[in-house]
Amino acid sequence: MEDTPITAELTLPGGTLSRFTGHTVRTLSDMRGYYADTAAYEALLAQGDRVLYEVYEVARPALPGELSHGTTILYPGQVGEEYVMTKGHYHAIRETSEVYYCLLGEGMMVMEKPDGATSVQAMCAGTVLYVPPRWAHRTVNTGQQPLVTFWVYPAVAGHDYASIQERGFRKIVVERGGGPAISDNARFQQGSAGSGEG
Ligand code: M6P
Ligand code: ZN
Repeated sequence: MEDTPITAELTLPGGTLSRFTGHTVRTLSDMRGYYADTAAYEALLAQGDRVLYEVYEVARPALPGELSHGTTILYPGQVGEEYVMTKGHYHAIRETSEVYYCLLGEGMMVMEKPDGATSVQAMCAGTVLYVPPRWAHRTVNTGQQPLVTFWVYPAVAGHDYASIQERGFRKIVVERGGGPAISDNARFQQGSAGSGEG
């Protein structure tokens, strides 16, 4: 395990890191079941699979005190009325938080807690957003250019995708009259999500 300091260059507008341990590319086909308009999703996919977002991560060992960090480049677009978004997740260890710094673009962070609390916060270049412990979080690109964020979270946190994959978030971000609007997710179903530790 590397325990010496690490320096990397974050290049804009691309949002790439010159040093990273992982590079994840998520395409439309990776997002089956995530978008509200399934017909629009299938129609778009029939035209061809395409990259929706990329993640460059400096993943650190899952030890107390370690911080994983990296960038996400979320490309612009829509699936039906719904703007392109990340999968979204709880942290497997619920009592962990995350800081986002928006470097480029326009978007929203959709957040919720198992008790029903929701929060949707706008992001643009310069926005610093703190996601407290126990809040599931998803980034949405509501703009015309890539949404680039830098983020940091405790390396022990882990990702819990299951509950979001099954039910989605309570709120979705859709285009209405040429701009973004927050809407109730008709497909959201109450369940026992978010109750466990990873
Ligand atoms: C964030 C970080 C990453 C995460 C990425 C993409 O910036 O929390 O750890 O992988 O977003 O989000 P997701 O994994 O939910 O698709
Ligand atoms: Zn997270």
